Amino acid sequence: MGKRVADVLIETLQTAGVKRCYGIVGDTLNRIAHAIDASAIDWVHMRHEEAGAFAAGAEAQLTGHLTACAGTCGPGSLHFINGLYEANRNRAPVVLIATQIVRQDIGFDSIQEIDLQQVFKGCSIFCETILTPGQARRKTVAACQAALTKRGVAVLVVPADVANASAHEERPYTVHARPPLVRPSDGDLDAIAAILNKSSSITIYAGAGCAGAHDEVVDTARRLQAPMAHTSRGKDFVEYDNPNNVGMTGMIGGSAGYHAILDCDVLLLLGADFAWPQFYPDKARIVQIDADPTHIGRRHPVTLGVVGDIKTTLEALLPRLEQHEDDGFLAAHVDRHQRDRKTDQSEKPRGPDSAISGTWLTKVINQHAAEDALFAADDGTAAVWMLRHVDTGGKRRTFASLLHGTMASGMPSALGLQKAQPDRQVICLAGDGGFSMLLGDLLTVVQEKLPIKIVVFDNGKLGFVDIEQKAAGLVPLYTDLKNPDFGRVAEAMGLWGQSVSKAGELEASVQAWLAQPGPALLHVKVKPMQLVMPPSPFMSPEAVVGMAVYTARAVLHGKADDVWEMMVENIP
Ligand SMILES: Cc1ncc(C[n+]2csc(CCOP(=O)(O)OP(=O)(O)O)c2C)c(N)n1
Ligand SMILES: [Mg+2]
Repeated sequence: MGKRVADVLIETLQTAGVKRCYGIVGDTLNRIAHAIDASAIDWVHMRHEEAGAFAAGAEAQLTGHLTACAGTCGPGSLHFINGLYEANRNRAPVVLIATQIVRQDIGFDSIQEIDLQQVFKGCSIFCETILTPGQARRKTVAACQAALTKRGVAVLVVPADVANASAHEERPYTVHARPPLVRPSDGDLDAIAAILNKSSSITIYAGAGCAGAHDEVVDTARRLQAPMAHTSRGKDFVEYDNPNNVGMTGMIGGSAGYHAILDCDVLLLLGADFAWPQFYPDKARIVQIDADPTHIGRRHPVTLGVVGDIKTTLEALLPRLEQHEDDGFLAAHVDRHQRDRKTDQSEKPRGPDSAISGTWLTKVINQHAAEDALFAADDGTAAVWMLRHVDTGGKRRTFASLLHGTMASGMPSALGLQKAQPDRQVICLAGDGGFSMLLGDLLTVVQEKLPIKIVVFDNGKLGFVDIEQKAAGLVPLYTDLKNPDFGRVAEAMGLWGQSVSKAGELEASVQAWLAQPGPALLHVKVKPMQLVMPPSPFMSPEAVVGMAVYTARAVLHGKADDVWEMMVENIP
């Protein structure tokens, strides 16, 4: 027999740039698996499909290349869903081949029958079924085209009999995904310049849309004497080499970023889609520039919103901007940021036998990691410490579930990052809850011989939720975790493992861990009560009241020890 539809599908993905496909084989996928084996695409044999979707999403986000995952009919493909939500929200170009039972059996509540198109609609920008062999090339190209240009997840549902069928002669459809240069009209640029040239207290709020535009964004800030706050997803692109940086705002940010945004007369939003309206200024005029027209004005009303890539737009805007001379507004906010950083850097463990805080652990890792390391953190306190305490210097990258907010993405994302860039140091900052959720794929790390470095922040609980509940005035419920010695678990699973609980032993352990040639896991017992609280003054009144109510209730419930511990750990 000549070429089958499965071969055409895989050949098309390969031509569109797919290098790896993450998944688990099974009945309806077997023919496609053989086509992959015969191609230049690498199969990554996962233990859980959700982890495969996280890995594919991380690879695609890092490289910008289309990355694939594939699953069997029914439960196999279903398992990808949470990771695909993550990838789609991150605008990562991922294609899922969701195989389906044979067409003949669809519609009879057959075994493993699921309406996959309906299931994946909400987490994709393209979701179609290859209905006949004659559609194979054209629909696969359409899926790749959508994933690469609309940037997100494309799902191809492929019935097993279609995959097995002989390929049809088809027209030579191919993918064309060269990004255009997009900028606002001259008239709109003049209008933006007119607003900016007239104001003396401008703040820039820079988001992930500033990727690749560091110099233009910093030049604009210099020209306007504007402090620059950044979103958590903008961190990697604008935080470094930036004298105007004042850090993040929001619940995980700092007071300088918070005030710079609230106190300005004009807020210039550059590729920033920060979700929380309560952190936007009510009186300032807001100018928004974003490559995605749907982002304009959706978080807060804006005065002027235009569509454009940040780099191209600022290149055209800069010649229209006058050099601002008064640096009073800028200096005040930069000073505040520097003061906050100094306070933050003064943290020291009390002595060699004292317990380790999550922040201290992150700072030690920051000090010893490679200058171009890739970091992937679990949702929870690990992500917050990473965003606050890992300096990227423009060479490192940080990944966390910042738009979807899912647990357990850390380790599988690290797996995908390491697959994509085998020579780079990849570090996973895992929560004890998040890590155990997809623990099985630690075996994939071993099987694939990926030298990722995992550190488990063991606070013995679902820490973030514990804090949420306390902030709402509730006594924490269902948050405790009874953990094993993860260092020994790692050893039993075939990688280097060690546990540490004393501050005096931490630095040597981190160095030994990072120096391992293969996969390595460091289990660190961290202080259980360290709070993720934004520095005063912008803790919400509700949360402060909530904490006070919790304290009172906890004492009444006989949890006075817990209250005492929380106070000791959080008061310097
Ligand atoms: C899949 C999923 N389930 C539940 C939640 C709610 N949630 C957010 S953070 C968190 C706790 C995470 O615990 P852990 O990984 O131990 O991190 P910690 O906050 O303790 O550092 C939970 C349960 C979620 N975000 N995602
Ligand atoms: Mg925890």
